[in-house]
Order: sequence, then C-alpha cells, then structure tokens
Amino acid sequence: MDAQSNANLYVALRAAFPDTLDATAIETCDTPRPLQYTWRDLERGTAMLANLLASLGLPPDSRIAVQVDKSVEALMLYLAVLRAGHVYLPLNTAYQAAEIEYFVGNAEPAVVVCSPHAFGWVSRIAFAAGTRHVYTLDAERRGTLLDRAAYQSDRHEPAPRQPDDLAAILYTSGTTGRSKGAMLTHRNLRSNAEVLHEAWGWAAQPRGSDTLIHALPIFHVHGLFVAVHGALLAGAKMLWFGRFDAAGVIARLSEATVFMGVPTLYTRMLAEPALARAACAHMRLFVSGSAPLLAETFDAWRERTGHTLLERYGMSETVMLTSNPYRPEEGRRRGTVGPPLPGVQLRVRDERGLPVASDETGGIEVKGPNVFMGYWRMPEKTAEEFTPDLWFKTGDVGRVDADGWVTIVGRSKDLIISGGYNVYPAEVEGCINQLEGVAESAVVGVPHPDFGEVGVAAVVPRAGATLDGAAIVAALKVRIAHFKVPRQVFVVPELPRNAMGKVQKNLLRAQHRALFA
Ligand code: MCA
Ligand code: AMP
Repeated sequence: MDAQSNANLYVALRAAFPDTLDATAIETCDTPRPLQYTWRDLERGTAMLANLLASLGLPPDSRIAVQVDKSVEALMLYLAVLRAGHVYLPLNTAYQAAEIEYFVGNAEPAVVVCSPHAFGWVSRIAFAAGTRHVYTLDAERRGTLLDRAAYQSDRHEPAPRQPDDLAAILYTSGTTGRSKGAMLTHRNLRSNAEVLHEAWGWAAQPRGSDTLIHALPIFHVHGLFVAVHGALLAGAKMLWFGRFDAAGVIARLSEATVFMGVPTLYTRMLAEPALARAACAHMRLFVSGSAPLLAETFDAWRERTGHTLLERYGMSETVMLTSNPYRPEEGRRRGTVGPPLPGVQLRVRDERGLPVASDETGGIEVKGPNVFMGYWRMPEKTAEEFTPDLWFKTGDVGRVDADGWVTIVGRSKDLIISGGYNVYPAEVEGCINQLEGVAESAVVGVPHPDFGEVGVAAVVPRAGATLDGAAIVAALKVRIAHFKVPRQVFVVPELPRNAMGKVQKNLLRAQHRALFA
C-alpha cells in the first residue's frame, strides 16, 4: 500500500525521508558522546519495534502508553506505534502514581512502557488494570523494550489505516479536575503536518537542507507532533536535546535553521550573554507557542537576535490552529497569533453562542480536518465541548480583526499555563481538599518571570485544625506532578466570595500578582 491508499501517518513521514538513507537524521547533543542516527537507523529501528508490537497480536486500536525519559529510541517507539497501526499514548514523566493509575485505568492500554526505575510501581498499576505487557526503556537505551525488539526483523510493512483511525490519545486535564483523553486521528495529524510544512517554509527549502534543534519534551503536541513531524516531512536533520539547556542550545544555533519553544525557553535564552545576532545568523525560523508570549520577550528577541519570533496557537485537541505568516513581507505581528491556518475555520461567539463583530471579544470556536474526534470514552464531555453545529469550543477567549488576525485575550476555562504545561486549578484544589485538616482551597495563577505563570493556593483549615503552607506543598509533591504544585500556599481564615457564594479568584489573583515580580 502506498502513501495514497494507506492513510497511516508513518507512510507519509517515511515517504519524505531523503533518498540517501545513510545521511544523519538525528544527532544527540547532551549524551556523554554525540550519537548519530541515520535515516536508515530510523527506518530499521522503527520496523523492529513495530514487529515487536505486531508479535503481540493486539487489535489495531490498542493503546500503547509510554512514560519514559526523552531519547531517540522513545521517538522511534512513537513512530513504531503509528507504523504498527496502534494508538500512541504519551505521558509526562512528571506524573506520579495516582495520576498514572487514572490514565492507565481510563485508557486500558495493551502495552505500557516505563523507565526501568519505575517498573515496580508502574507494572503493579498496569497489571491491575489488565495490561498484559509492560516494557522498560531508559535514556541510555537500556531496558526490556529494546532487548526484545533486537530479535525482530528490520523490515515491516506499515499497517493499513483509514484517515479517521486513531493515531494518538493525549490526556488534557479538565476544568472538573478529571483528565480527558483527546483522540487524534491519522487525518488530524497528517493534515496539520502538511499545512505547517507549507506554512513555515519547510517546503520551500531544498529537501534535507533544514536542521531543527529539538529541545522540547516529546509527550506533548508541541515537541512530539509540531516539531518532529515538521522535521521528518522536510527530511531535516534534528539536533536532539534530552533536556532544554539555554547555553547548550545557543551553542548549536550556528548549525541549525529552525527552533521551536515555549516562551520560557526564549526568556531563558535571553538571559544568556552568548545570545547574539552572530549566533543566530544561520537560523531561518524561531517559533513560539503553547503559552502567551509577552510583548517584552518578542521585542527583546528581535533586538538581540535580529529575528522576529513567529507566534502560533494550538491545542492538544486541535493541533495547530493559527500562525503568524512565515514570509517576512506579510509581517509577523506582536501580540497576535496570526490568521487561521489553511483549512482551519475559526469564529468568535458571545456567551449566548451568537456571533460577535470583528474586534469584539468572545469564545473561540474552531472546525477543520485537524480537530479531534472527541474525548476517549467520554461522549457527554465531548458533546459539551462542541456546539450543536459541531464547532469545537476551545475555552480560549479572543478576538479577530477585520483582516482575520486572531488575538488571544484570556481563557474562559480555569487554567494556568506554567512554562508551557497546563495546570488545572480544579485538579489541584481537589487534591488539597483531601488533605487532613483542610476545609477548602482555591488555586490561582500569578505572573512568574521564568514560567510565565505559576499557581498559588489559598487554603482554609477545618475548625480546630492548624495548617502549615510548607507542609501542604510537601504533601502535594508526593501526590501530583511537581509542576502542578502551587509555588506558595497561604493558610487563610476564609476565601473571598461574592454575593452568590462564588469564590472570587480575581481578588486572590490581584492580591498575589506581585509575589514573584
Ligand atoms: C519544571 N518545573 C516546573 C515546570 N517545569 N514548574 C512549573 N512549570 C513548569 N513548566 C519544576 C519541576 O517540577 C522542578 O520542581 C523544578 O521546576 C525544576 O525542574 P526541572 O526539570 O529542572 O525544570 P526544567 O528542566 O528547567 O524545565 C523547565 C522547562 C520545561 C524546560 C520550561 O517545563 C519544559 O520543557 N516545558 C515545555 C512544556 C511543553 O512542551 N509544552 C507544550 C505543550 P521540583 O524541584 O519541586 O521538583 S503542547 C501545547 O500546549 C499546545 C498544543 C501548543 O500550543 O503547543
Ligand atoms: P494544551 O491543552 O496543553 O494543548 O494547551 C492548549 C492551550 O494552550 C490553548 O487552549 C491556549 O490556552 C494555550 N496556548 C497555546 N498557544 C498559545 C499562544 N500562542 N498564546 C496563548 N495561549 C496559547
């Protein structure tokens, strides 16, 4: 089956590999010595992993849940899952036992891959949930996954997939506190990758001439789909960082042409004296997204490097929605996320669901081949998030000007975006409220110079109980991913409420907004 008749995303990515498979596809930058992976290594490695999965005799829609440190082999596992026709379920390495237990219980994966050091607790959770296969993989290429794959053939025919077959499930926390698995299809991912291939100038370069610095995690849309698909579809080499390191990335910019980051990565690079025009002279594109980009970061970047950041906007449920233009003559603008990408429809509605005039603010709704199929096994939640005429309600608040350019002004969903990670106050409050002696709590986001925004909690003790903010932080750190834990916890006699009894989070936000200034 060829790329025309088989909608498997891997087929499209593979078709873009350069003719010379012996060229370097990925070079590691922060391993003890640099490792070079050729395109042939990607082809063979993903075939062996796909054959291992095939040997398990799983039904096509089986979920393969993966919580491992970033490595090229972890990337190959993602590609192998696509290739084998299964559904990839990436999990943030920061998630702790209770979080993993929820995801595994909800998604019922056939296979779980985790770090060797986490095998004990992860396998207990997985086997209890009915998972039959648990493999391990660490960043040094050790573990049972590769041991087993080593016996497999390095040839594999990509499994036939239809455009609407599932390719991945990405969990995004919900405003009610429970995470929902966004179901993304081969069509969603492929259409978005192809649109970005044109929109960001990959297509206009001679194939194989670009080099992407990849320094984002590969368990979220930005690092896994936007960056990886962009590079693979262009036959571009990747300079691969297991962890983001500002000085390390700057030192490799002279070999690269494209970089993608969340705003925190840009502010951290701006803090490095080595960031200068000369260091960026070889670059053609810097992309920012996943969180609001401050005007001062946009300006400082232009001033220091001579490059204008290209800001774009997207979601786990929709992949990329809008983008500032690639071509400088079309003008990248500060403060806007640009017009909708080709094929994406975007509209703004007021609270009653009625259209607003241009430049008026309202809820952003979208439609297009990139929009997900719904939340895994949550038809009611899915129905709630779509309008009757099937537009997806993003929960972002914004406006569109007369030329169609979109500006995000806020969110109707109660969400904190910290260093590009989403933190849902409802989830954190739920966790705090279960602690002994807690009557109730409220978590709000406040400005932070490094992470853009961080959570701060106000906690009310039960009558007669004595609470300590630091002890609450410590208790949370063994229960939830550390990036979700409020930076500061205030013990207060009561929460500010309005006449209806609703907690006035805006007052809490105002009270603490200068905490990290
Ligand atoms: C780490 N910590 C954080 C964060 N990251 N706290 C709040 N927010 C964060 N983002 C905490 C750790 O738990 C730890 O706390 C302490 O900070 C230091 O951790 P460390 O691992 O050393 O941090 P780091 O390596 O410096 O990580 C910061 C980072 C990372 C590089 C900015 O957060 C990152 O890679 N962010 C990118 C996230 C991303 O890819 N988002 C895309 C989502 P403790 O000491 O207590 O343990 S996709 C998306 O949003 C949509 C679709 C889109 O539009 O792209
Ligand atoms: P996630 O669910 O993790 O994929 O996060 C998606 C959310 O990130 C969106 O709904 C927005 O609130 C936010 N987001 C992504 N890109 C931008 C951007 N360029 N500016 C402001 N917010 C953004």
